[in-house]
This record gives sequence, structure tokens and C-alpha cells, in this order.
Amino acid sequence: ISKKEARLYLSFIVFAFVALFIGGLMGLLQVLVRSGHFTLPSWIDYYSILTVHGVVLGLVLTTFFIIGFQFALMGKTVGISDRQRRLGWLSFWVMAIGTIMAAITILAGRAAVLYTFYAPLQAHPAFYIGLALVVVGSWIACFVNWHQLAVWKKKHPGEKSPLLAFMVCINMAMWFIATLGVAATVLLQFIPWSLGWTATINVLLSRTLFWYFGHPLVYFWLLPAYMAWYAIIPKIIGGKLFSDSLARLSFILFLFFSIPVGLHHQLTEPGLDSTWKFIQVVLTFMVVIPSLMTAFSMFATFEITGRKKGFGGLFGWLKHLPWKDVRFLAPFIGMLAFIPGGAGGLINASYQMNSLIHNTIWVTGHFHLTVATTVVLTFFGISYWLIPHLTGRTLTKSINRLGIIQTIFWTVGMTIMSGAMHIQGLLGGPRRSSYSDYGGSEQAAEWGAYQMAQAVGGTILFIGIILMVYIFIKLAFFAPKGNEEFPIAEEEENAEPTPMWLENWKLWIAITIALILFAYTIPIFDVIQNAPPGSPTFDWPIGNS
Ligand code: HAS
Repeated sequence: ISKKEARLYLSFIVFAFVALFIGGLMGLLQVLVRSGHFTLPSWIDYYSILTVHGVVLGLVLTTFFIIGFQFALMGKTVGISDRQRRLGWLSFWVMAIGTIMAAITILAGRAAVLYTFYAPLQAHPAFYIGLALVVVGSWIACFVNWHQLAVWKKKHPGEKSPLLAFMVCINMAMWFIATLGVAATVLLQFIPWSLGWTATINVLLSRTLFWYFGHPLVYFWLLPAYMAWYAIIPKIIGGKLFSDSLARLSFILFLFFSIPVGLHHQLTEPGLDSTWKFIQVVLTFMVVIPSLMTAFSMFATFEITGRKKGFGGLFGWLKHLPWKDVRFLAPFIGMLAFIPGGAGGLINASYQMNSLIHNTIWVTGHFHLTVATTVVLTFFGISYWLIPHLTGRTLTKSINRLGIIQTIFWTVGMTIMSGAMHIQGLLGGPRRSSYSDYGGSEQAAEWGAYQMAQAVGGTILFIGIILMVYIFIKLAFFAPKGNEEFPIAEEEENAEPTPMWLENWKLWIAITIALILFAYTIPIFDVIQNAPPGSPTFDWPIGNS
């Protein structure tokens, strides 16, 4: 890999690790405050910290890591030209400037609007302009990635595209279509409103457009982890990819069903017809299918590899897995976490059960299992080989051992914290609130022990973050020089050849758009027609002063 290329990919990843440290620190403050045993100094506002935590980890760490990783995958599989690389830098700088603008606004206390930032909360215009820049920067990356694949295809007529490049382009297609919703609400609603050009805002429209983007956002996080599970983990365990066609099909299904499902975040919301909520719940259950296909494929890969190595018996093949290799262990624990994490998602999506958990801290527990464990542990697993590969160093035995300790800290901390969040949520504990005994209420008294457990789990996790940042610095600057492998698996010999129709991009995009139009046209029309024209700025308890 050329130095110039490596520098581009690494810049995105460095940004992500800085975000990890800042966001993690804010997370620690939150669990401490919620435990009731710690008060923030009067000049720090709880909701500003919660906003930094959500924005920096949920939006910045993820987006920067993903785009850096995806660029590295594209560079490796289809190549990158000088011009594409320069555009990659443009994407980086536009996103970085946008992030810094938004971060300064939040730290100045002018954007305590949480990472979902929908109305009626209002932030300073610089926050929205910053976010718009992040989106525009990411679009540049989309176009570069698509162009990279197009150039490759031109040079290789009639050949199927490399699997990882195909996956990156699907993820970017989904991202592009999804971000149109958030771009619309930011440009047409929030910026004019925050600048005082319009006196009111259609709250329901802003929330609906946000969730049109907000749900595919979670799959934008998940799919790079799936790229590693499908195409990289098999190589690390000494096996092969179970089926190229199955992997492609599952990504296509994600493209179809990730977007027309946002209403499952708004099931309790008045002003939306329940028929459409129900339809989107059904579509939500469709988006579960590609995850089940992935689980099947991973089991198949593990079992086939184990049996080929001669491990028999019902579960004997489990023994062959390289448990002491952190490049495998961290993502594997991510997979395990996705079993309860995904099951929780099914509960959330079930129309009736949603009313039990909505706006409780159960939801926070759900996404700490899914994004903060499944996705983040897989990203850590990727970092152990990608960073030394980019910096011309190697993952030594001692760093590997430290990585295993880090993984254990993460697993233990997250199990305690997320488990306690799930239970407290079922007992009615609200999400997004600082500590209160609710006037001595009996129900609130039941939550105390779980809040303490979250503080304990959160503290263990913070140690995990410090360890990870230390490992990152070691891998980037101090590990011995060498060549770390970029592991990409080949397909099993006896797999059926991948049919070419799986690359029918026009058809996939057309079906995606048709599904979106079906699921969203009438709800959006209703929201514009029937919702009250606006609502006053919401000043309490989260002020916009
Ligand atoms: Fe979710 C809320 C439904 C997946 C993230 N979700 C959230 C929020 C976030 C989030 C951030 O329907 C909060 C948003 C906010 O701030 O308000 N979610 C689902 C469903 C799925 C799902 C149906 N969510 C995710 C993923 C996320 C994520 C992935 C991030 C990466 N979620 C919801 C709903 C809400 C929600 C409602 C709104 C709640 C409310 O009312 O506010 C599905 O995609 C899940 C399908 C997954 C599975 C698991 C498959 C298992 C696999 C692992 C295999 C393991 C192996 C190893 C092979 C069915 C693939 C095994 C080896 C052995 C040896 C055992």
C-alpha cells in the first residue's frame, strides 16, 4: 500500500479514535450522574454532555471509521486513482470542518439537542450547518467509491465485482438515499428556523424525516461489521467464505428494507395513521431476514472450517476457532452480543410491546448491545490488523494479549451496564434523564440498584476505552515495523457460481425507491396536510438560550 493512500485511510480512523476518547469520557460522566452519587459542576449541563456523547460516538466515531475502512477496502480490491484520492481528502476535510463546527456549538452550550436533534428542540444554526457539511462530505465519499467500482468494471467487462467493493457500494447507496431525508429536514426546516427566518416548524415532519434517515443509519453502522464477518473473519480463522451469492443477497435485502421502516421509532406518536405504522412494522420484520442469513452463514463458516480441520462431534468444531487471536475474538463477541441485541430489536419492533419499552432506558440498553458492542467490537477487531497494515507495523503478541484484556473489559462492562439498563427499562426507568428520586416515588426507588450497576459497568467500559486508545497509539506509532496482512477470504471451492443478476444495480435501486415511495408517500403527505402548522420553540427543560 502506498504511503499516500495509507495516510488518507488513517486520517479518518485517527479522527474516529479521538472521538472514542471524548465520547467515552462523556459516557462515564453520565452513568456517574445517573447513579445519584455525583453532581456535575454548575457550569456543565447534563444535556450538553449527553449530546456530545451521542453525537461524537453515534455519528462521528462511526461515520469516520466506516468511511476510512471502506476506502481501505475499495483501495485494496478495486484500486484508487490519484484523482479519487484527492477527492477522498476533500471528503475528509469537509466532514472534519463540519464536525468541529458542530462540536464547538455543543461545547458552547448552544446545541443541547441530543444526537437525534429533531424539533421542537432548537440549536444554534452552526450546529445544523456543521451537520450538513458532514453529510455533504460523506456524499463525496459515496461518489468516489461508486466511481472506483465503475472504473474497475470498465476494465473487467463481464466479471463479477469483488465482493467487498460490492458491499461498500451497497452501503453507500443506502447511506446516500437515507441522508436525503436528514438533508431535507436540516436544509428546509432547521436552518431557516434556527436563523429566525421562519417562526415555527412542523415538528412531526422533522421527526418523520429524521427517522427516515435514523433507522438506515443503524444499518450503515452494521454493514461494515458484516463486511468483516463475511469476508475477513473466515480468512482469520483459516477458512473460506461460505457463499458469495448469499452475502450479496443479504446486502441487497438491507438496501431494500433498511429505509422504509423508520416509523417503528414513532409508534407512540400521534398524527401518524396506525395503518402505516403497521405496514412499516411488517417491513421491519423483513429487514431481520438478512441478519438471520448472516447468522446462518457465520455458523456455517465456523462449522465447515472446523470440520475440515478434523474437529468432529456436534460442537467439536468450536474448538478450532482461534480464541487467542484478538482479530477474531473481539468480532466474535460482537456476534454473540447481537443475539440478545437483535432479539431486543424484535421486541422493540413489535407494535404492542413497543409501548412497554419506548422512551425507557431499555432502548439505551438495546443500542449499547447493538452499536456499542456488536459494531464497535468488530471495529476494534478490524483496527488490530488495519492500523498496523496502514502504518507498516505489526500486531505483536503482547499487543494481541492487551487486546484480549481490552475485549474482556468491554464485554464485562457492557454486560453489566446494558443488562442493568434493560431491567431498569422494564421497571419503567426513563431514558435521557439525569438523576431524580421523583419526589420519593416508590417506583423510582426500585431503580437505584440498577443505576449503580450502570455506573460500575460504565466505569469498567471507560477503562476499556483508555486501553483501546493506548493500543491504537502503540499500533500506529510504536509497534515494530513489518507487514501486517490485509485478510480477505476466498470463497469455498464447491460454492455455486455467483449469478450475474445479483449485480443488477438499476433494478435494486428501483425496487428500493418503490418501497420507500410505498411506505412514506401517504405518511409524509398526511404530516404536511394534517399536522398543526408549527409549535413554539421548546424552552424547557432543555433550553436554547
Ligand atoms: Fe434497533 C431503537 C428495532 C437492530 C440501533 N436501535 C434503536 C436505537 C438505536 C438502535 C441506536 O422497532 C435508538 C434510537 C433512539 O435514540 O431513539 N433494531 C430493531 C430491529 C433490529 C435492530 C428489529 N438497532 C439494530 C442495530 C443497531 C440498532 C443493528 C445498531 C447497530 N431498534 C428497533 C426499534 C427501535 C430501535 C423498534 C425503537 C425503539 C423505541 O421505541 O424507541 C434488527 O435489525 C435486529 C435483527 C438481528 C437479529 C440477530 C441476528 C444475530 C446475528 C449474530 C449471530 C451470531 C453468531 C455467533 C453467528 C435477529 C447475526 C454464534 C456463535 C455461537 C457459538 C453461539
